[in-house]
Amino acid sequence: MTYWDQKTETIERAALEALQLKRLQAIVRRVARKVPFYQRKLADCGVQPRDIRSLADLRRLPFTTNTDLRDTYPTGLLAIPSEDVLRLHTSSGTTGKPKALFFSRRDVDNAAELMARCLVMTGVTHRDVLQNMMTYGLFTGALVMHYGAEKVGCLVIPAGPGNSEKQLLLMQDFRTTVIHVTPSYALYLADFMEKKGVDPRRDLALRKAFVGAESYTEETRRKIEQALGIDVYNSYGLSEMNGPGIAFECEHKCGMHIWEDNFLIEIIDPRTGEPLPDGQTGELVLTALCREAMPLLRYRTRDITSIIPGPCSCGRTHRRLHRMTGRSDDMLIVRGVNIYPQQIERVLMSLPSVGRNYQIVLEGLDEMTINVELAEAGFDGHVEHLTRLQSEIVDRLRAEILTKPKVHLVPPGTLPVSEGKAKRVIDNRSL
Ligand code: DLL
Repeated sequence: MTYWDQKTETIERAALEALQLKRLQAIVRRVARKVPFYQRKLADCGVQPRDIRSLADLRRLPFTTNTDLRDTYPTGLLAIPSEDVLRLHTSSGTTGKPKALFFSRRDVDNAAELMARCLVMTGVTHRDVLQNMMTYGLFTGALVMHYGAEKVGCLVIPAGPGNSEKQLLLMQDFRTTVIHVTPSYALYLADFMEKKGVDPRRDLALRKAFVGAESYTEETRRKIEQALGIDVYNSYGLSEMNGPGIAFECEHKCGMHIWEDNFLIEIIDPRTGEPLPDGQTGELVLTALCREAMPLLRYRTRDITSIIPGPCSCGRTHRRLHRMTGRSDDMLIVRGVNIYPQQIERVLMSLPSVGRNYQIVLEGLDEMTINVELAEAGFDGHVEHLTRLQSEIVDRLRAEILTKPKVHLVPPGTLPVSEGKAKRVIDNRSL
C-alpha cells in the first residue's frame, strides 16, 4: 500500500480529532475577526469563538448556504486582503448570480496536496500519463487535478473536454494511462471508440479513470469500466471546498475517503437540520478547516449521502462517504411522487440494450418522457421493432419510481452531449 502522506492519512482517530478541534477553534477565531458576514451570524447565534471547546460545539455554529454565497457575491466572504488572493474560480449553478471562490497561495498548494493524496491512493505514480478532460477555466475541475497530478510527477496532458478525435489521438500517441473525466463524457467517449473500431484494451494503455463532477450510479461505473477495460474511481468535490480532491476512492473502491484533517463532516436531515448518525442518509455539511482565503462554516452542500461506518482495509483512518445519491434540490416531483434522476439512471444503465445517454423531459401539466439512446451493438436501424424492450423499460421504471413514464427509444448517438456537466433533466412544465 502506498501513501502520499502516510502519517496524516493513517493518523489515529484521537490525534485526528485533537487536530480538528485546534483547527476549528482557529478558523472560528479568524472568521470572527475578518468576515463581517460571520461576525453577524455568530452574534445571531449568541456564540463567541471561546465557546468552541469541543468538536460537539460545532453544532452551535450557524450553517452557511448557497444563498449566503450569492448574497455576499463577490467578496463578502473573503477572509484575507484582496492582494493576497492568488486565484479566482466561480461556480455558476443553474440560476442567478455566480458564486465567487477565492484561493490564497496556501489554498492552491493545499488543494494540490490533497489531490496528490487521492491520486497515489489509487496507485498513480510519476510514471503515469494523465489526460485531463475536465474544462479548464473558471471551473475548478481541471486546474486542481492538474496541479495535483504535477505534484505527483505525472505527465499531465491538459486536453480539456470534447473533440473526441483529438482525445483519441492524444491517448494513442502519448500512451495515456489515466483519464479525468465526467461520467457523461466517459460514456460518450466509449461510444465514440466503438464507432471508430478502437478497442481500448488492445489499442490503448488506459488503466484508470477518475470520474466525478456529477452524480452517477454503480451501474454507470460498471458500464464505463466494461466499455473501456479500466478501473473507475469515484471523485467528489465542490468548488466551495477546493474543487475535486476532497473525497476520493482508494484501491478498494468502496466509498470515498474524505480528508478529515481538512474538512469536518456532518450528515443532517435536510428538512430539520438535525444531525444523523453514521450509516444514515442525509445532506452532507462541510466545514473547511484549512481554507485561508474563504473558509466556510457548516456549508450545506445539498448533496445526499451517508458516512460508511467502520474502518477501511487500506489503513486510512479518514472516514468514507457513500456514493452521492443525488442532490436535495434535484428531486423531481411528478404527479406527487418524489423521484431522483439517479433512480432512472440505475434502471437504464443495468440494461445491455440501452446505450449510454438518456434525457428526462417534463412537459405539460406533469408529463414525464424519458428519451433513451439504444446501444450500438445489436441495433438494426429500426427503433419501431423494439416494442418489447420499450415495455420492459417502462415496467422496470414504474417499479422503481412508482409512476409510469413515457419511454421514447432513439438511435445510438442522437441525444445531445454536453462538454461540461450533463443536463439530464429538461423541465418545461407549465405548472
Ligand atoms: O464539480 C468539483 C469536481 C470536479 C469534483 C471534478 C470532482 C471532479 P462544482 O462545479 O462546484 O465542483 O460542483 C459541485 O457537483 O456539490 C455535487 O452536487 C456534484 N458532484 C461533484 N462530484 C460528484 C460525484 C465540482 N462524484 C457539485 N458524485 C457537488 C456526485 C458530484 N456528485
